[in-house]
Amino acid sequence: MARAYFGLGANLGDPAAALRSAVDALRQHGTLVAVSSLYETAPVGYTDQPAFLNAVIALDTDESPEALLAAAFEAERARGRVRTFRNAPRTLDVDLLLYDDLCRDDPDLTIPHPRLHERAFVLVPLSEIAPDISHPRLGRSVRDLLAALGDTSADVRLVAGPEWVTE
Ligand code: PH2
Ligand code: MG
Ligand code: MG
Repeated sequence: MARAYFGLGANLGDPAAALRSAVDALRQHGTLVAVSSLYETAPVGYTDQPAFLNAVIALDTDESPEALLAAAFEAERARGRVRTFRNAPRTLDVDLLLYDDLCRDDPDLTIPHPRLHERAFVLVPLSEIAPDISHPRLGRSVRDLLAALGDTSADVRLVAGPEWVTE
């Protein structure tokens, strides 16, 4: 059994519905053990696009990282995701952030997610459900990584508590 953390994001169509559909899809692959609050976040990377909704979930699973990655892509495809350019607006993005303490650098699968430690839209929800886990490459807790970002209040705004997933 492994514990996997996923980052969910969307900023086109009906983002809240898309995030719920991602949770429904992923829970078919294990046991959902935690859901963060829902956050509205300023776009990072390519900034000329609508605000995102972001959340993070934890799943206990017997499936491999490859199987979970395939499930994530399928959830994105089912929501009509079209891949255009890097950091483009999207109907659904499902990223495998962490898989226990696994570190992997395959072209198709990098774990931990290579940018998770610099992104408030990941670290704020992740710190809510798992502040004490250690980043397996950096050896620092999620709480510390978030503190290192400084004040994130301008970029990440609480929209709803964890009950968003069942509303
Ligand atoms: N995802 C990106 C790029 N930029 N910005 C926000 N606020 N939220 C995201 O989920 C996001 C982003 C690439 O996956
Ligand atoms: Mg992403
Ligand atoms: Mg992605």
